[in-house]
Amino acid sequence: MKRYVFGTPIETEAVLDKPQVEESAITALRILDDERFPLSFGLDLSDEDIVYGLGENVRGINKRGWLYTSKNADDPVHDEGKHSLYASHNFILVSGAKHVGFFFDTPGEVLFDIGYNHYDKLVVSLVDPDVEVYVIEGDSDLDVIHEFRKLIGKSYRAPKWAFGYGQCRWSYMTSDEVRDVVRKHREAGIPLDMLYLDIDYMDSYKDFTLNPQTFADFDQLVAEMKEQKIHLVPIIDAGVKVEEGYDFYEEGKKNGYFCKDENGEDFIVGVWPGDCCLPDMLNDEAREWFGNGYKFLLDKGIDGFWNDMNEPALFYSKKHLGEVTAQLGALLSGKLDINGFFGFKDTLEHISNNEEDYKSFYHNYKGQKLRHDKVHNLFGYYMTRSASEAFKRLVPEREVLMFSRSSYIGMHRYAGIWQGDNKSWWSHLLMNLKMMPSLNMCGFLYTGADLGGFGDHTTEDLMIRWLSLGIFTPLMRNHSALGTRFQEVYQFDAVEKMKGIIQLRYRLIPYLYQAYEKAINEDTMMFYPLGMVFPEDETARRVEDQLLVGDDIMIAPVYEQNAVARHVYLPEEMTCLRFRGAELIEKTVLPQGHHYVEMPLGEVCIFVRNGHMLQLAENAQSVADLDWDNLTFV
Ligand code: MIG
Repeated sequence: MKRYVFGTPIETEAVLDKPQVEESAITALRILDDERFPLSFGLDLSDEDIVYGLGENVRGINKRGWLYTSKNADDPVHDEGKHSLYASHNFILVSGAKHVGFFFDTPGEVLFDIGYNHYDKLVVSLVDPDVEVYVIEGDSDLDVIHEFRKLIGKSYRAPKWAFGYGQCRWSYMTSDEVRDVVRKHREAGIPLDMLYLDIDYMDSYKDFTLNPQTFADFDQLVAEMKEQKIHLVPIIDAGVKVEEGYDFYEEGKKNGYFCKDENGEDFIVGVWPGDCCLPDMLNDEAREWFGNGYKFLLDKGIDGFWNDMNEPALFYSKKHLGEVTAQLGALLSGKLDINGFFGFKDTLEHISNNEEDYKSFYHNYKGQKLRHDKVHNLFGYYMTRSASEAFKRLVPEREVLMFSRSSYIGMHRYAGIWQGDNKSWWSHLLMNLKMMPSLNMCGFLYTGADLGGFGDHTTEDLMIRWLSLGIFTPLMRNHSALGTRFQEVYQFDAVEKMKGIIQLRYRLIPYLYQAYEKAINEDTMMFYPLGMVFPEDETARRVEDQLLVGDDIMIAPVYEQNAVARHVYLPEEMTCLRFRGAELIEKTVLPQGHHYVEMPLGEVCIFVRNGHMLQLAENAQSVADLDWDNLTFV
């Protein structure tokens, strides 16, 4: 491994234990002359090269043929035209005749042109020229990944119960509604371990408060849930409401813990609570203070959280909103010609997450005043780190579930992530699958997507198919947005089919958890693209819709509406285990090669590798009830 330093990079703490700086010039990449960027690197790609990586991002397992940017964004439309999602995971792996990994450690914006302008060229361009570049060469893809993972440190370990099934909704509005959802699962015999609370449990969306009307009996609720073996998992948002008399805000203000504008005044942004301040997550003292905020809920027996809006998402800034209002007033008072109209429309469309706003506030990071856009991609990481460090201080004996929306490499040591606001689209089921290995490469092992889809209305068959993939992902959570069709599994005619699939999940937990622990302990993957395990097999290398899960099994989910079968490629002889719900109904040995495998709704096929075994538990209503000693080996 080689480490090169360009300029004076801002420390990200992605890597704690750094190898010595390589003094000689970089050879694995060419430094390009491109007047648009202060620093650009290039590499020629040959036809057989596959480029893996970039963690949470759009498009394929093989990232070739598109332009990606590292710029954490709250954008709920994850379509093919996008270039980034909520995270910046600047690690790529070029796999062909050689196996070389590159990690560009910088909190600023990076552009990855991976064969987009020219299919045979990789170009990485930096908006700020200060960066640490790590080059890792290995004998195989997995070798390179292993070295990289050792470099960035051990991944977060989620508690076993976090492998249970979780139900979420924006929002369950009252404690009685929460009780009702849990009761309906229990009565129908649908296993459940987690019930998530979205923003409405809070008092006016204020962090570390409870709605005094709708969640007045919170302590009682937690106790009842505990009895039913349900973990309540509340959301925490990044912005702190500006409100006199709100303790947490007053404390932050008094101590100067919020991000400031150029004049040193607290920078006011709009998020769910209305006007908010952003805690300076990058400042050690402020970070400790924000983390202590979780104590309010930890003291109530809470042992799981999800951190949201931490790109950070800005609906508006007070400053910019003022300018917009003035501009609109002027526009509307005159005659609105067509250009004026589009100017007006454009201004409105760019109020949220506005580029200028990200350049208008400052952090105090390691004693240095830094403009936000220079460190933008670290905000979610440091918010989540603040929580995780607080858990170690405040409840060292407790295993706490923690996952975040935004992230940067390094955060994987503290928490998992969920894949953000997907939609109830078939293409997003496939995207969920494709993101698993790239996230694993970057250390994010506890992850999953909103099953059934978050935005838009789901359908019964999409829900079934998505659960059939979700049973393999460490985070298995059904979540949907305000205003969309309710998608708790008991809402559907096919509830029995869905229940069977969730029961199968519980049967798989011992297998999945050992694969997960192994991936942590050995700094390796839990979800592998076929090509990483069968590198000599040219067909396997091109498969984008099947994955190996752990060392023993392969999955090939259905992701097309109305399909009753699908093409599956077997890189070696495997045994197809066919489950109808939780019940194993058929075992068929299939030879290496191409197959068309029937997969009616409600049936799940798991392909066991030649010479391997799958362990199965008896199903259970919660992880606490799983019998880990009484396993069947197939
Ligand atoms: O602006 O808290 O990704 O999971 O339900 C939307 C409400 C804010 C975005 C999260 C989503 C959550 C929602 N949040």
